[in-house]
Amino acid sequence: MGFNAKRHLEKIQLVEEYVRQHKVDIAKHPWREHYHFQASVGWMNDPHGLIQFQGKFHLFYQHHPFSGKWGTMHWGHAISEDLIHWEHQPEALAPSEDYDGWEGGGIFTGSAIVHQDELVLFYTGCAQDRQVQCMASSSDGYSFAKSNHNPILADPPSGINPHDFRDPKVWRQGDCWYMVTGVTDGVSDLIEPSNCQRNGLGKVCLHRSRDLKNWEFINYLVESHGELGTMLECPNFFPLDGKWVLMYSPMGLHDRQVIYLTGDFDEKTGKFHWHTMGSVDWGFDYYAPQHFCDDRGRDLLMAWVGSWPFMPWCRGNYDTSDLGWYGSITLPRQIRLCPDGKLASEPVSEIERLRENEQYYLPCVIHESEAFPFIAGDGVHCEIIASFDLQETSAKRIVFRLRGSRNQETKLEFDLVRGEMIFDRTRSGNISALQRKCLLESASQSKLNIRIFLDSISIEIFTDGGRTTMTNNIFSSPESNQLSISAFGGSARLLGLRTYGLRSSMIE
Ligand code: DQQ
Repeated sequence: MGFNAKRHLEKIQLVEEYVRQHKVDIAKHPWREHYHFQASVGWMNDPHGLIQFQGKFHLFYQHHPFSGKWGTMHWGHAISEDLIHWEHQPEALAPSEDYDGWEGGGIFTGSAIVHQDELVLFYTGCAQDRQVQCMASSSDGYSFAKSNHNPILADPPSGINPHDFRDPKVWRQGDCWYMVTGVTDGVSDLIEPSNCQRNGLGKVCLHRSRDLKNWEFINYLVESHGELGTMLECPNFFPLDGKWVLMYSPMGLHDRQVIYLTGDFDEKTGKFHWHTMGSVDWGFDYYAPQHFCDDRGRDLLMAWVGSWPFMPWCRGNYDTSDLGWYGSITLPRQIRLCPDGKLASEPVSEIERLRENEQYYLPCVIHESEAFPFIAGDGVHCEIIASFDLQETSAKRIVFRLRGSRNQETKLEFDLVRGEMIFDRTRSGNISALQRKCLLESASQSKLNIRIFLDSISIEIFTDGGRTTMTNNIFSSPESNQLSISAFGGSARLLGLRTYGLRSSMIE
């Protein structure tokens, strides 16, 4: 159906002009993140197209540049040499064709490959009446031309709702290219996204191609009977440490936002036989992770820090949308598979380059009701690494008070009796939802190790050797910067506490 290069360029120039006019004012706001990537202007969600090309990391993301709310989507673009310092680039893709929704939903989530020295992008075109899969390519990695063969995949398998056929993730295996997409059968409502009660059952489609232009349907990797979700957004399928992992963001699974399944891939039938299920992250604000490998052989994940209004805890509030922007991206995490099939993750070691002002607190006992105050950078942009000896701990609960002040505090509680980690943002500022709980495996072990990253409005928490993580936004005022640890129901034996300030990674 062709490519209107002139219209595409004009649309990208419109974005660039708008960004130029608004970015300086937006950058001044104290809620802007210091070391989590954000679009310089506008709404952002799902990171995608993550890849190394000609020696640089490329990050693309869902972008609605013209307001702080989701709208007709574009692909924003940034590059980095170290996964930490990202440089904003001109918009990579703007909707310009009937098939990619230039008057509809726009250009949805996708992925990237390198083929014949070109950076090739796959994305969903969200046209008026359906979602179709499309391709674009670039020889320099900065300016992209859409394929004349678009849409390269126009129809979902029969019985699938054409409004829910999206998020192509493409990879090479043997002589073929494979693509997974998230689909649902039944009906959905694209016009009113908050009305997302899918009648159907989610599935992950597997297609195969020899030339990237003609795709044949192989099978459904998995089909939900309700237990996997009603629509499986942003699927990733990749080998990891001897097994295969299917990771996706389900609708219809309540607070299970990002699921991984570990198992074996039957290449002959195109079926995935999984045996282990887990949550990649337990936070309110973690969605649509994308997996990629770097040239050091690391398996990496980056995800959107944000929530959709249809999520039960959201109540439609976006605390920065009225400021003309929303959303950020997690720290890049390196993942591995544990022998029991569970996933573990940790931030890439490059993050340590931002450290400054190291503080070290000697081992001590924290007595009941005697808060242990500590310092970590400015208390707002920092890293905290703590370790407790649980054999020498009688406390029932260990509680971190983060971002504290007279009126605000965020509580991170480790309930050693119930075996739970509880994040409480009841008093974190104007924000919907109160507490999020998840299993704390370490409660039954001899040590509790915790690593916390605080940025202006986000908190990433790692514990249980990276098997339990939580990512949440808090919209506290910048003056809320006090930190302390308390023990309840007994004392807690602190083995070590190390903290760092974290410098800003923003490149203008
Ligand atoms: N966001 C994109 C879709 C995807 C959803 C639209 C997940 O492609 O399914 O912005 O956040």
